[in-house]
Amino acid sequence: MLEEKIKEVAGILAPKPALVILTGAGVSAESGVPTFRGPDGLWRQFRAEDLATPEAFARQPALVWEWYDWRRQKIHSVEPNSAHLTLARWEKYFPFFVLITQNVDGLHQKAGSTRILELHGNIWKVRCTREGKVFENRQVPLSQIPPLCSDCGALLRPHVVWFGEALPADVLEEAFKACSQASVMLVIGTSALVQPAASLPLFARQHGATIIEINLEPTPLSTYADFSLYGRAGEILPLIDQHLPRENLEVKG
Ligand code: BJW
Repeated sequence: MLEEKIKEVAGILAPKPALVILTGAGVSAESGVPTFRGPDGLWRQFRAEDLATPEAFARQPALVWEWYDWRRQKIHSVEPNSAHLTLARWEKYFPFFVLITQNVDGLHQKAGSTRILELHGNIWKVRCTREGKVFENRQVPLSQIPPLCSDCGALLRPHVVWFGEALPADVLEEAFKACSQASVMLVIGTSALVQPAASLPLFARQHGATIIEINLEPTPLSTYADFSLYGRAGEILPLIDQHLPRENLEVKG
């Protein structure tokens, strides 16, 4: 049954339709990065309100930074998995390809993806709370918690989007635009619960895209998806890839 669906999905992708992808924490799970929800999710261990809101940071910046420092150490030591690597390869073969991610771990980039829209920021960037300047910071572990801005001495915060905060307007606009142009949208490893990211596949569908979901289990999107492939992203994506015509996957130039 899954095998048949995989072949059918490969048949849809073979003619290189305009392809938009939305990924969530599930795509990094096989690399060893914890997801947020579900049995082993971060929100089982920690309360989102204590760690991923601007109010929490205002109250206890050091606690929030301890948590991010711990996550940065975890992510630093892991590698992209076959899901990330397959998507990075596909970027070269689909003439219209946009990868939208909710993940902040940078593993898509580490796998080689370049056409990527980060909806929720990046854990390897920090932002000055006074001037808003963004800096790359890959120090693991951090030498000082909470870290301070080297330019002005103000508190730095993770350059990520917390609950109640607006997503970067330019990135969100590009994401909606890509969805309006998509012929096929693949939605991989997201619980499809967090807005506005969860609206993107519905928007693509309203604009005529075929929606293909890859997840371990049904999500609120499943009702609207044309295909739901249940299993690990790191196994299903390479299987789809294997069924694509090889001539489509030859490197150009
Ligand atoms: C596998 C797998 C394998 C596992 N293979 N699959 C409308 C309605 C209701 C509420 C709202 C609304 N609009 C806004 C809200 C509020 C809120 C929201 O959506 N709340 C809901 C939870 C109810 N949204 C916001 O607050 C957003 N802001 C906003 O809308 O602002 C409006 C505004 C406008 C103007 C001015 C001011 C405000 C911001 C949302 C920010 C989310 N931030 C986080 C933290 C990021 C930083 C960090 O990482 O520290 O983003 S929360 C967390 O959830 C993180 C994720 O990116 C995000 C989504 O999670 P994701 O990726 O789906 O992970 P999981 O764990 O939920 O799911 C994993 C899935 O993978 C599961 O389904 C597994 O089965 C699957 N899986 N292994 C395949 N191997």
